[in-house]
Order: sequence, then structure tokens, then C-alpha cells
Amino acid sequence: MTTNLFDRVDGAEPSGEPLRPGAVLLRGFALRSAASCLGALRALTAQAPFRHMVTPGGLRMSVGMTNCGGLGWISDSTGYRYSPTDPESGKPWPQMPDCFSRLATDAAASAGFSGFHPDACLINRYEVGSRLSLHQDKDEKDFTAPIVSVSLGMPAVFQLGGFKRADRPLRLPVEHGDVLVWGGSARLLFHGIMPLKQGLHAVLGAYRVNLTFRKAG
Ligand code: MD3
Ligand code: FE
Repeated sequence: MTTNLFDRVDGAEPSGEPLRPGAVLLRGFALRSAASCLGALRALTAQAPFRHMVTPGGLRMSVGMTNCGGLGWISDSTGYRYSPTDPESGKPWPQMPDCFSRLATDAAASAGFSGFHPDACLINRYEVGSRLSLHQDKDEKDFTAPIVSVSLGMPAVFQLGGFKRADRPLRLPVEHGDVLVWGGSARLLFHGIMPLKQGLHAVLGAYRVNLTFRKAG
């Protein structure tokens, strides 16, 4: 199947696909704000560059990560947690750009979760071969708030599992501009990203960037 790069921009009406109770896929929802968000991303990664964090088990993560907002997710030899400062610089994480918070709040509302105001945005950068193995997001204080995830750049295959690691995951292709909202009981589903395939995206080149908005504190 081939689609014109631009046809979904004009078809602006985002349609939500319910994947599981509380999990909604908004295809193309971020297309209208992608250019301004990518501009803001360039500025904030100048302050807080992507880095490969180390897991508590001592493994270097294949995904490059940074954060913006009042809290940022970090991993090191002592564990996973949220921190108000970037351990690389000792300074607060860059402020969350307005276009980021607006996108997150609007997407959550479209999926039925009004009043979502994230205090953390984890930014993941994938290159060829980068992957994220099946996991749950459990480092946040309040699981009643949804998580909003925005895919930019190269396409990827998202794995949506169940409530147990052993539950066989469903594979869902996601592409530039797609937004996923995870609320209610979907909030604690296992999920991951298959190794990124080689390719070149018109805007982001060989990379996929994922913005994950959370209420962490
Ligand atoms: C389903 N990131 O940063 S986003 C993560 O594309 C993470 O970078 C992936 O998983 C990425 O933790 C997937 C989609 C996502 C995020 C949070 C979820 C799916 C989720 C929380 C609960 C269920
Ligand atoms: Fe996750």
C-alpha cells in the first residue's frame, strides 16, 4: 500500500480506534502540530541531549532518551525513577513546550480523558535496531491519569500485550503523526517496540522519535 505523504494532512478529521478498553489510537492526530513540535524538540535537545541510559541490570539501553517538563524519567545502576533535574547537567529539565502540552491535552480529550495536564514528557529516539522490550509503566504516582504517546519520524511496530508479561502481544504498526492514548484499565498493559527497521523518513531521516506524556508526580 502506498499513501501520499500529505494526504492525511488535508483529511484532518482524526478518528479514534479503540484497541482495548481505555486504549485509543488517533491516526494522524499530531500531523498538524508536528512541524512546530519538532522545532521545539530541536531547541530542547540542545539543552538536554539524547543519551543512552543504563538499566539497573547494567545494560545500555538501545533507545536514546531525554525529557522535558517538571519531572524526567531516568534509569541508572540504582533503579528507575523520576527526577526534577537532568543528571548529566545537574540542571532542571527543559520546560515543556506549549505545543507539546497542548497536543497532549487535546489528544487525551479526544480519547475521552479531559483535564489531562502532564508534568513529564519522556522523549525516546530510536535508530536502526533500537527496541524497547515488553514492560509496564509503573514509576508514576497516579495510575488514574492516562499516558499519551506521539510517534514521529520512521514507522515502527508497537507491541501491545496484556496484564501479564507472558500474554502474547498484538502487533500494531505506528507511523509519523499517530497518537496513542492509554487510560483506565489500559494504563497498566504490557507494551514494547520491535527493533526499528532501516529507512529514511522525509523529516527525521533514519530516526523515530516518540513523545510520552505522563502525570508522574
Ligand atoms: C501502553 N515508549 O517510554 S509509547 C515508554 O514508542 C514506552 O517509545 C514506547 O513504552 C515508544 O515507556 C511506546 C506507547 C505506550 C506508552 C505507555 C503505555 C504504550 C503504553 C502505558 C501503558 C500501556
Ligand atoms: Fe512504556
